[in-house]
Amino acid sequence: MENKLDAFVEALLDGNQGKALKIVKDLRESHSRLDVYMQLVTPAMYQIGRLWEENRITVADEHLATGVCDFVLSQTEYDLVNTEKNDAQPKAMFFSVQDEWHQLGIRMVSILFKEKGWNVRYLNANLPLDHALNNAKVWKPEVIGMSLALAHRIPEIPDYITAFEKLPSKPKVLIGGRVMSSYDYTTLVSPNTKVIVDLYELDDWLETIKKNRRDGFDAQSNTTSIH
Ligand code: B12
Repeated sequence: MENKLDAFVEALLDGNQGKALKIVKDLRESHSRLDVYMQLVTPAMYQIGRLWEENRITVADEHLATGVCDFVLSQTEYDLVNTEKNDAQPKAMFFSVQDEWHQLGIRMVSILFKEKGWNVRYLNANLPLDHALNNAKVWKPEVIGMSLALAHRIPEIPDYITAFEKLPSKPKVLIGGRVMSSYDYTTLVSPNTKVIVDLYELDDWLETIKKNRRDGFDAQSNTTSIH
């Protein structure tokens, strides 16, 4: 997959949706979504970040690339979408915290949950705590996943965690994002909250949950399955 990275970055920067999509579609014939996200899409966006930082591309180039990337992610979600939701599906909601506009990573997370059979609400970027909390109160997801890319958001995170952990539905809170993979924040959060550094760790966690559920734990009534 590594040898497709440059061509993919080029397609993103050219605004070439067709070429970017073809690269991903071809790879999907022999690679999982997880691998495509981890080995192609994520490194491509990180590379675009470096080019941007070094002033080798403009803000407009980066916006164009982000738009094409988002389009490609939609296509990787397409075959998971159906009209039916069933009550047996565990629920998960995802968003990026207030003022945080980086959302491609949390979008990938939401798609991977969908792939594993979860009922997913993806609430996009820049979601203030009040609105996240209201949605969680009404919809009662078993998992709430949030994302932050920038280090100066860290001080706001305890407010989110405290508020979610007070919910009677006792959701598991997952936190991830660029800044989480750069530093070790695991000691800063309580047992009901989990910091996840990348999608491979997320996949392991999801597999454990799946196994627990198969073994007969009920996510709502028996916390062992999710916590
Ligand atoms: C695209 C982009 C933007 C776009 C975002 C558009 C969008 N719709 O998402 C826009 C233009 C809005 C933007 C704005 C800014 N950006 Co910006 N951006 C990027 C860029 C190039 C790519 C981001 C991205 O999509 N990465 C790819 C995804 C897949 O990676 P990821 O977010 O890390 O997610 C992965 C994991 O972290 C994990 N994950 C993520 N969330 C979660 C959540 C859970 C629960 C789990 C389990 C896992 C998980 O899974 C993902 C998959 O691998 C990065 C470069 C980079 N290195 O990321 C800079 C970057 C993050 N941005 C940066 C900066 C500085 C900014 C601005 C402050 C610029 C400015 N002066 O205005 C603003 C801040 C805006 C804001 N308030 O949020 C810097 C941050 C530097 C720093 N020291 O913190 C970077 C690193 C660029 C750089 N090299 O300088 N940006």
